[in-house]
Amino acid sequence: MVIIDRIDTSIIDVPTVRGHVLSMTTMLMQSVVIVQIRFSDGSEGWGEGASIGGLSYGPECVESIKLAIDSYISPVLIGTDGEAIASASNLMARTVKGNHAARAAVETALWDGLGRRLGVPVATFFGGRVRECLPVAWTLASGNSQTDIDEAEKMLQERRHRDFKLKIGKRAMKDDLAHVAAIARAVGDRGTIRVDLNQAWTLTNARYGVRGLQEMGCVLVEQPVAREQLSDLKTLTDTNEIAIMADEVLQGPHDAMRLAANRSADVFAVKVCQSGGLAPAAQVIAIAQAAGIDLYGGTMLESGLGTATALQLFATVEHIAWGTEFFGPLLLVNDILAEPLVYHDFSVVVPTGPGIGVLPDPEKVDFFRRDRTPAARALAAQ
Ligand code: MUC
Ligand code: MG
Repeated sequence: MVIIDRIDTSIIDVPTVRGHVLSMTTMLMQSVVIVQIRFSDGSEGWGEGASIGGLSYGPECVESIKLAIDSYISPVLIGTDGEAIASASNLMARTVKGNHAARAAVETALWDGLGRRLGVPVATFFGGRVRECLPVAWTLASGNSQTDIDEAEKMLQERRHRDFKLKIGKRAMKDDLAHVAAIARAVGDRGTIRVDLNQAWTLTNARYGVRGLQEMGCVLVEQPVAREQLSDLKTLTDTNEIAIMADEVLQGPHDAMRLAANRSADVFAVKVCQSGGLAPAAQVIAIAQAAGIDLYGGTMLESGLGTATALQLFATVEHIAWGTEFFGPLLLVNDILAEPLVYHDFSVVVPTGPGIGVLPDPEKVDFFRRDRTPAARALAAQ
């Protein structure tokens, strides 16, 4: 038996390549929790817990993720069987309610450890890979239409991304619609335009806004209304041709079941952290498949570790109607991996190595650690 000996957590703060303007916050850096589990046979596993914009996106932030793991999850898991992952997940679920990202970070580190010990990729545990790469969208969110158009142009020329998600909902409706129209015109039929409201609209706004978006050629609207307003999401799904996607409202298999039972959305944005781990995310995918709801690989803007984790799961899914947004590492000034993920031809390559297929670079992790003193940071930056 392989025992869980230690669980270490570190918050890292990595600046973003530009300001990322969302309806509820503007990000200048992304913060994530890196989890390292050490096992009794000397092996290790890595996981990542992330949220967005402190507590402005959802109910978890990096400080709460770290606290939930250090104070409540580690004490019950240390000394238990590191290969009994279902049992560890059940124990976590009994000990810690909610806190999906914290549980996901630990669960994924257990899968990673198992994969490394057996010498197989984590995708193997979820049925095996059916694809080598996944299509990747990019989020245009500089806060300025012309900057976004220039950025889209660059991405198209470099063949890095052709599906663009625009973050709207911060400005007045007419300004938002003019912004989307300008970008849609510039991109034309070279790519697709989607928008994410991050819950910013009321149903009354959304009725008008979604129609406007559809008329200008936008193909997908993500979480237009508050996560609590399930019936409003359903109304929009029922009354529009354009696809409506659930994000914040989809916090794991139970929400997936509720949404699927009423067909309250056309598409599920499936996120490993938001779902509570790889196994619950796989259940969300299965519910969508059974209900005829389209799939999209969502991100919590994870670094390369969390992104590679999502890649392992989505590599096992045959039909992903709306592609993915697994671009997290590209939004960071410096990713923390020893070998970066490979992005080309509008896709990201699924790593084939054992576990999640990537490893952190200890020096980079150390450099961005929040608990380093400012003097140590300045020294390392020289
Ligand atoms: C979200 O709400 O989907 C994903 C991409 C991005 O730019 O922000 C995230 C959050
Ligand atoms: Mg979203």
